[in-house]
Amino acid sequence: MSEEAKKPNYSADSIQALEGMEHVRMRPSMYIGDVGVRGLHHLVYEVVDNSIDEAMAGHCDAVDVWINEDNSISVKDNGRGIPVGMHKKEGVSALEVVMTKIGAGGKFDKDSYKVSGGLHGVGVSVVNALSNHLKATVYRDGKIWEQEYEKGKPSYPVKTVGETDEKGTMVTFIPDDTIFQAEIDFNYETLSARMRELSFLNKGIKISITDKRSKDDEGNFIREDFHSTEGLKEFVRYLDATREQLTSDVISMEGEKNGIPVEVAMVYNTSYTENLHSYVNNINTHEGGTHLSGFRRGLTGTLKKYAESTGMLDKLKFEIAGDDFREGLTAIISVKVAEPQFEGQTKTKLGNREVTSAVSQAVSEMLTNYLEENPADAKTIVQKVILAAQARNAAKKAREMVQRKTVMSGGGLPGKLSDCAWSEPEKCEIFLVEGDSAGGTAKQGRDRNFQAILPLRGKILNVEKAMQHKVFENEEIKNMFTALGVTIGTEEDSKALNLEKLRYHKIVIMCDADVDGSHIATLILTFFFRYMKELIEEGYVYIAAPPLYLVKKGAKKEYAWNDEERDAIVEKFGGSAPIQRYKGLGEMNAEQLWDTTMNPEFRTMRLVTIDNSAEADRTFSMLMGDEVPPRREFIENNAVYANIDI
Ligand code: 0RA
Repeated sequence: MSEEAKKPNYSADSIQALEGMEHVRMRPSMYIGDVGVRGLHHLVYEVVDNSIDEAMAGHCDAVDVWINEDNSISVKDNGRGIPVGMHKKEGVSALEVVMTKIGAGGKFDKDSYKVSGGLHGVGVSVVNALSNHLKATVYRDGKIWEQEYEKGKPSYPVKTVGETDEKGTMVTFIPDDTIFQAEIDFNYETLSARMRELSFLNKGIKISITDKRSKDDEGNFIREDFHSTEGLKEFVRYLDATREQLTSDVISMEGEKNGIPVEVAMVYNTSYTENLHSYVNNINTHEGGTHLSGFRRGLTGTLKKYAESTGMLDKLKFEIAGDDFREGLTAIISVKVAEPQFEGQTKTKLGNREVTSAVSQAVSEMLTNYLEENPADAKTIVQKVILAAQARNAAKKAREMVQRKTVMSGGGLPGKLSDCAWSEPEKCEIFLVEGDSAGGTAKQGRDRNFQAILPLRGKILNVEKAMQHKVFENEEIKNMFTALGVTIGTEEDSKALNLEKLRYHKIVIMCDADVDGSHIATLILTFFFRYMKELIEEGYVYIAAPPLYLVKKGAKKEYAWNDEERDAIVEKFGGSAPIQRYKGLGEMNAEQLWDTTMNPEFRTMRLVTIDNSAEADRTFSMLMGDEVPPRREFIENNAVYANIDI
């Protein structure tokens, strides 16, 4: 959609108010998803999205974000500034309407070209309703305008506070701690990852993020500046930084098909994993949808036709499947849809039918051109596809073996599994434990009614570097599939998961709290991320947190999970007390393991979540890939394993 063709004709009274701020405070999750850590960060995205919209409409090129010392957030852009004139219907300033009427901020009217508007498209008024304090400052027509709010209610009418030759909007807010369950403490990495993602998705915009709570070695605030000139092309290079590229450059296209703006970038690498990330209006569509189907259709159709035309497939004894075209492929698909229909469990699946053919056509054109112009790359790609097909045929047999075992429940359960007595998955937990000896302790310590133990021997296979058939042939991995009751693979999609027979709703990775233990936990997580991602997405996967220290004095004893806790206990015990450092689970007896790590009443487990899919993909390929230096750097910077929240 071109700027000129759809020039928005904004005026203060095109703003339509819909619903009350009170409702937002009563039912916050309806608007921002949840009131935990995720919802808290969504507030920032909501405000930033408004500025990105202003930039996408061609009115600004810079967005700056600050995490202030008090954990308030400021977002500033150099756009036109939210209108401050009188809103005819409401009888107050348009700024006040935008800030206090639900539904006013994003959707002005249908003529205004506006496709983004936050995860739920709710607008900045929702953020206002959920903030203890918010201040909006508008730089417009030579003046600085201001209004402040407490829990969404204006403290005074919009007023001028000075003169300026700048233009733009700045919003500063501090979330309401009576609404959020999570502590009001923003995670810099989470926010910066989203800003980086937004800069790739919206090339040309300069986005900065500054953390005023912490300084680097030189005494400057932690800060990053993102500015992508090549957009998705750069995004793909960033994601594949630690993978080996197979073709000479990233293949990309950008254009409009049937009135739908489509952008695609893709590259093949030497790995065996498929990495597709799709976006609609800057929102990551985890569950895919019609745009992703369009991509797959375009890719398969074009490559198949090309491969057939070269005769390279003539001697093949088996069919090439859709999957084979996507092994070792990293791709981003980004579309802008005026009225997106989101479906699926997490409302991240695009439903608009018309998008499939738009994306499919775009991909066909892009690829056809590329293959014609780069015959050497084209040959490399087809060879890669053929190899993938051969490997898949081998993998199919291995997978069917796993499947057969899994389906025969009871008799098929792995010998090493100590199952629990109860059979309701909602009540049951399985601990994946590193090593047979710790497995033995866990088996003695557990509540056998609802806790099952599966010991895993030594280092499990690094799935990041292994071909599919090796993965399905691996003993520990087969045991995990059969114990969990999960099956994998259908005719169309070799990695489709079936969770219907999942036997436990808590899957707990329990490893030593040392370097080897974290490595093993990371290997297991990598396996889940690449082969059973839905388990993570649906909140079934946890990491156990065994204590690091036992402080004893006479009959008194307490456990500590970090150095500060340890020091506080020593202090409490009178300044000196013997400390036992647990080097591994094996050093605890069954009772201690139960008390500290397994008993639901006292344990703390960390739920594994995926904040940002693309970033998580990059982290795993880096951690588990071939290149040692980036891995070392990551591990040094994240010395406490506890902090890789993928
Ligand atoms: C509607 C109309 C106009 C500006 C905006 C919205 C606007 C909203 C936000 C939110 C954050 N930054 C923003 N920048 C601009 C301007 C209408 C006009 O000047 O004609």
